[in-house]
Amino acid sequence: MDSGSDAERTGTVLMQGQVTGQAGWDYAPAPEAASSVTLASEYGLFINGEFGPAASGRLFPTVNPATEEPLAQVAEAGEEDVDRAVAAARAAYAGVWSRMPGTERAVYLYRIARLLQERSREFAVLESLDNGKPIRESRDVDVPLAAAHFFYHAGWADKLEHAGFGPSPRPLGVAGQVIPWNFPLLMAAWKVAPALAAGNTCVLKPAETTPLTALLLAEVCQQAGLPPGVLNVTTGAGSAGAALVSHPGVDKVAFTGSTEVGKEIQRAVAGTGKRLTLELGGKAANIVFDDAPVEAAVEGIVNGIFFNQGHVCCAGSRLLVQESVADAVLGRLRDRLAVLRLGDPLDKNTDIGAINSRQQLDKIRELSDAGEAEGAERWSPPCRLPDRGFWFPPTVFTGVSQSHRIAREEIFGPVLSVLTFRTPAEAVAKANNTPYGLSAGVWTEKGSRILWLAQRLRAGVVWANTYNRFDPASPFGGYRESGFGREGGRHGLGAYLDV
Ligand code: TAP
Repeated sequence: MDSGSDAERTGTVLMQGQVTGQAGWDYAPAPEAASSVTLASEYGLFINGEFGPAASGRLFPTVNPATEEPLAQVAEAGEEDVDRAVAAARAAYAGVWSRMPGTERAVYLYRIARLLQERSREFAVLESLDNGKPIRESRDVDVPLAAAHFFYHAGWADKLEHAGFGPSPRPLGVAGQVIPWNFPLLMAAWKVAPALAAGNTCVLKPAETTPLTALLLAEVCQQAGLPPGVLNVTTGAGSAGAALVSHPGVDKVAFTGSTEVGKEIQRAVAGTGKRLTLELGGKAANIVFDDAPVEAAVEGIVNGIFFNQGHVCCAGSRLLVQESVADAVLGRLRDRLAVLRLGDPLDKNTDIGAINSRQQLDKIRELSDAGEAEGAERWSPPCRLPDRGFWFPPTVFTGVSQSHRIAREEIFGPVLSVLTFRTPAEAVAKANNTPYGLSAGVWTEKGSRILWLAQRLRAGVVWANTYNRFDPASPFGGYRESGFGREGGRHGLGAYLDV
């Protein structure tokens, strides 16, 4: 197995424009035009309907992880700015938004949804530039799903009394919302759309490495004529998130991010009476039985762990494969990985983009090295990585035991740990042998087995013969170290109502 540097690992994962040795044909480069986005050199905070500098005047750079080049300077919110944003949200809540009939709130949400669709190319390109994810994913998943969340919740805004929460459910007030960098626009939509539909106002803190699409969403809200203060965006570091969640003017805290920070927030919020939902990390099992259609299962495994470079909370990072078919499944998986295309996120043929930050790349390297050191066998398809930017090849570990760090800890990168099982009971025991409980996948022809497993798997979401499927109508969330509360569907709406 390869133990050289990531960039030296050689093989047939294809760089853009390379010729496949075996097939003898090539993909021509198909870059999406970066010119569909006009980047400003500086971005301000969005408070009370206007963009402006931080009180301290401080800025931080956001970089393109595929090139390490700075994209823009962004205002860094401090306590004073968070205070101003919460005050603006409070005034908008009391004066306008909580009094507005649901039919009118719906009009704004529909407008935002349609503007997201109209400006979808701009959003997709900006997301890929700032995050490093392939344009195919930002264009076909992140942006359409974000719009779908606004459409879905627009539909609820005037029907809250029919949602099963009593005759006149009330909003909570000001929501302080903190989101991570893996799906920056989509996580913003998951938070903002239900909050606004239910009549709350928002202060949103995007992740430091991916602030740009949240600011473009703010611009869309301005364009939609959303009353000032209903949505505020305070870009900045973790300290801005900490100031927001502990601000006494916030009634509801919604956090998506790591389990470690989630625990800190839970401590900060304890005893304050604030409502809290936590969407945290995961270490999901993707379970393949011997009767599963191999080709479909392999696609599901690839989608489960290599979608979005594995920066997915519900990623199927542990493959549990039935022993009798392990060799066949792994053989097909290796063949499939050998033709994935890694490279320029803006190229429409790219399957695997850049790792979001140097810090995340270091974490992935550290855990992968630990996997090797602990005795698991590491494999990556031959792969030459770009010289600049943050890159990691798709990686599969076999011979993994349950005690290995790579089987226990969230890697949040394109790294799959493979374990085997013999019986359904053993699959359940291994799948549940994690402190997390966010998601799981099951691949089998038998419907009865799917139901049997779904009852026993301790995960908030169980996908059967598919993986990473999301729908605004379907509640998503976990339990144990994966957090609590649901986003999406009627359950997600309930998290923003005083019920
Ligand atoms: P975190 O480091 O936890 O950061 C998440 C957000 O919290 C960022 O905006 C961060 O700001 C902010 N933050 C940092 N310290 C804070 C503090 N003390 N108080 C309040 N806010 C603080 O996570 P991440 O690395 O961005 O995201 C990856 C993690 O998110 C993974 O564990 C993943 O599983 C989880 N995730 C979960 C879900 C669901 S739905 N369960 C979805 C996506 C991601 P900075 O960016 O400035 O540090």
